[in-house]
Amino acid sequence: MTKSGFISVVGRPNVGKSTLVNALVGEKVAITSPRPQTTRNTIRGVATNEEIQLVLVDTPGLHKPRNVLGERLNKLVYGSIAEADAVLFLLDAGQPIGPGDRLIAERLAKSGAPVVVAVNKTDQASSDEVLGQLTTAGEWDFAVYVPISALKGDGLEALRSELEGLMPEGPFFFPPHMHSDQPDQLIAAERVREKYLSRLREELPHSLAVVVGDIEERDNGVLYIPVSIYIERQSQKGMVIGKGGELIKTVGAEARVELESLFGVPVFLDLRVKVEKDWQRRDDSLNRMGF
Ligand SMILES: Nc1nc2c(ncn2[C@@H]2O[C@H](COP(=O)(O)OP(=O)(O)OP(=O)(O)O)[C@@H](O)[C@H]2O)c(=O)[nH]1
Ligand SMILES: [Mg+2]
Repeated sequence: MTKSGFISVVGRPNVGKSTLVNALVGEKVAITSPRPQTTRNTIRGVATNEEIQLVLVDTPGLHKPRNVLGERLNKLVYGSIAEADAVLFLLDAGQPIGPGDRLIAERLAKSGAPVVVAVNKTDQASSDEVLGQLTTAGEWDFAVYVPISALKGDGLEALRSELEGLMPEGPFFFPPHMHSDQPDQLIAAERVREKYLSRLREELPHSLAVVVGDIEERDNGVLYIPVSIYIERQSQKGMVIGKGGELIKTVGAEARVELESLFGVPVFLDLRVKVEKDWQRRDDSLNRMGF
């Protein structure tokens, strides 16, 4: 009998949730960046052994919402927890446990799903820090505590076997070779956004949204991908395009190379910058942009 289940991966922004999901799946299914609030939707990554399938649901970092987008993202996370067979709660070894973490812990205690706590980024912390974190978090009394480094791969086999032990018996949800169920449009949009995130300063990463329209396979074998890059104010346009169009060219070229290797065909990325005033605060904009 096979085993399979959904694992909701939660935690504060920037603790390494997407890096961990990619590491467990063995492929890049979610974009990552040094900026908080990189992930803006739930992304299913599938990791299948012979007998056990883990469906890892990467989620946006839980935070105090500052606008409608933030509220929608938090709601998405709580929805994913409610549907999960187990929850993987990620902490950053180098960041003291704060009110944000405690709030998540309280919600999880009430959810009823078994919770595995992973203390991540151990490669960046002293063993005293890691131990302190495990001890403090240990007071929550969850099922399992595992120190890991998602980036270096430390502790991931131990974590994987703990998660596998929590999966109920049942058929696989996805074919064993499948790693993600994301549509090509979303993959393309996220890759473009990722290339921007580490290059933009201050509030701009938050102001940026990328939406991909209908992808067309042209007669010459080229995949035509229309990309709209949304910003919140006219004044941000220059920063996204760069001097003489340099930034948008670099971003486009980097994303194109990745997408060509992913899709296995030549890609033409048609990038357009558009202003959607205050889109993070407007229900109509958020609906239209697919949040
Ligand atoms: N040193 C170190 N850095 C890590 C580790 N895991 C993740 N990071 C880095 O932490 C940053 C955030 O990683 P993400 O995976 O994007 O974090 P996230 O929790 O998904 O963030 P949000 O989507 O914004 O909630 C990136 O720069 C990662 O490279 C780790 O184990 N060690
Ligand atoms: Mg993420």
